[in-house]
Amino acid sequence: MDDIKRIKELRTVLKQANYEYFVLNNPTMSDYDYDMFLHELKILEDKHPDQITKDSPTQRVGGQVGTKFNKITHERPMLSLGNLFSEEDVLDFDDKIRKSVSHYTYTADLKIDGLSVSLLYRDGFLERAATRGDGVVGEDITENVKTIRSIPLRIDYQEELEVRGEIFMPKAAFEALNKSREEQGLDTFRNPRNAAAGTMRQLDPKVVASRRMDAFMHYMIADNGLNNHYESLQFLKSQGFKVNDKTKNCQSIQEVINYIKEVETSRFNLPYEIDGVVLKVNEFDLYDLIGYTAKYPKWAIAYKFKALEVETILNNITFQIGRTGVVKPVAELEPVMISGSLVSRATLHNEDFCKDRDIHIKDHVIVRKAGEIIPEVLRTVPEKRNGTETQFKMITNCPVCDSQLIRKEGEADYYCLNPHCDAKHLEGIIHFASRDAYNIEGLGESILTELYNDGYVKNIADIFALKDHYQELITKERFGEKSVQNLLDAIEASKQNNLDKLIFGLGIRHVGAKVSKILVEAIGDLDHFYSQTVDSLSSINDIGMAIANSVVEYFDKETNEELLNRLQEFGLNMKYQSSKTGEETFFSGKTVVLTGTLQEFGRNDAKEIIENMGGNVSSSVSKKTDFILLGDSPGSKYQKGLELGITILSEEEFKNIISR
Ligand code: 1X8
Repeated sequence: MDDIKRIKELRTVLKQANYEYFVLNNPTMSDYDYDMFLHELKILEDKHPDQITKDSPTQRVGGQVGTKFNKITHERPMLSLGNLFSEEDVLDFDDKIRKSVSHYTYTADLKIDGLSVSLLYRDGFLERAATRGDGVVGEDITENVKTIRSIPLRIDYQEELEVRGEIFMPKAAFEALNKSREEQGLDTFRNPRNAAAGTMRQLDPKVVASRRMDAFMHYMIADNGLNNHYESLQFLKSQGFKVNDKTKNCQSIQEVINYIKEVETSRFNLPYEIDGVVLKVNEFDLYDLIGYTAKYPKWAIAYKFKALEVETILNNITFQIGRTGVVKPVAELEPVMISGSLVSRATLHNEDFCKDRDIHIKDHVIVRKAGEIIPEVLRTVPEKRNGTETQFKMITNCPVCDSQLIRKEGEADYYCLNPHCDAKHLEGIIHFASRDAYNIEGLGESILTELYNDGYVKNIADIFALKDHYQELITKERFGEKSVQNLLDAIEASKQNNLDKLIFGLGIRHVGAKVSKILVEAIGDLDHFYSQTVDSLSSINDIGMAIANSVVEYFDKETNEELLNRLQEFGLNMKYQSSKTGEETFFSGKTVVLTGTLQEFGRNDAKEIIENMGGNVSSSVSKKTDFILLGDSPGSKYQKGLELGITILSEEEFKNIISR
């Protein structure tokens, strides 16, 4: 096939896969296949630059890195919405509408907790995307918006069209982002909305692309002869936009109220956050009759859910030390239920946070789950004080090693800088053994704390010397022969872990799980880490100066070299087994789908084994699937696999294959 024809074919296939994945939430192509086709398209476009079009899937991350966002004046102001807080408010709103018009219906829709965006299409192409700003003037975020794969770069409709909607970060993406930031010692985001806003203000579209943003569209300005809002949403859908499928056309205000009640109780099951319901009069020809205030349309309004705030008593403030030495105040609360779970601790962030809110021990405080996820103290209730409260005071010395804490310039956090501090050591060891790092089963926080306090494990190498203490350990309370043996077996087995697990486990500043993989992929065996320089490291794709500096610093330190030598003597694997360039295996280049529950492997373990053998694990079955790995109580994927005639592997067969 000639290149030009292939370019067109690839674009069609990728665009369709994108739409099915991101708009319909119904993936038909594995991420691996998508990346392969995209890569092929990129190579062909590099060869034929005259063939690049504005809507090519390769253009989603191609934008220039700017230094600031240009201002854009909206052609029509982006109004905000008035708020309703009770059923009575809703009925009052309806009364007012009924006074100015008759014969109307409503459209009720979820109010997405994200940031508003306006998209402008001309000649079918996405020409520009802007934030709401102050409603009159917003900022040009076109390059960032192009990375959101549920937003079409091109549509069939050729007349000018402005589409408005809400950009958001799904809950799962928010949790993954915060986890990775925590690993790298970076500040975490308070909630998905802040994370979404912070992401869309990034000057590098590649960062935005990596954060899995999404968007729902809910409004359009166009001269296309439609009569009502609900129809306009169907029109947007037909043009490839993502429109929320919970939107409802309601014939009466009572139907709206029922909708609100339904959504209010089920909202925690949604994969994104909402803070209310938007209701709009449906018929366009009534809008001018109903009118506008200076700030709001009178034909649309938002019903806001009560924030899930709960009052409780702040019994005490303790201080938690992280493995980087950061010291964070923690509220010890009288336990309360918030959105379905019992909360007894909440973060107080840092000194400034507590001072700004004038936090006192024994205060009544208002607590909420930030983004319904992380509990947070919002404010105190000073009028309930009785004189027994004591004002928050930041500690000056480490509660564990007593060395003086330092507040770094320009940072809100205090640090314990004592390299021998027990708290830091213990946190470091807990991190090493944790699931995403060296993943030693049975070696969690409480056991490690005990082993640390008893002097058995003072650093990570000591873990591998535990077998010398077998006789003493089995006499300890809650240990016993069987559990000690299981633990020693798990420790022994972990020594075969791939090198990236070790590198991540060491807790090098700024080196999270993903960075560790990139490093070992580029550098190879542990020996080669010692000869790296800041230059050689920062020339690796995705490795910046901060990471490069901290890796060099780590391997320059004599005590670290001693530790790694000890680990080597204990027989830990120090080589990197690449999944990409390794020898041919049963799973090399094959796509596997897991379904059902395996007896001896966790899902992630099986996935990792297959990937380490050069295979690819996909979440959906298609003609491209090579194998289905079958566990107990499989789902519809098994049925689909049978229909497509795909080879089914039992767990027994899988075990045989991987032990060959
Ligand atoms: C804001 C929002 C609207 C809708 C959903 N989420 C929002 N955050 C909607 O109409 N479905 S409308 C809106 C506004 O007009 N300011």
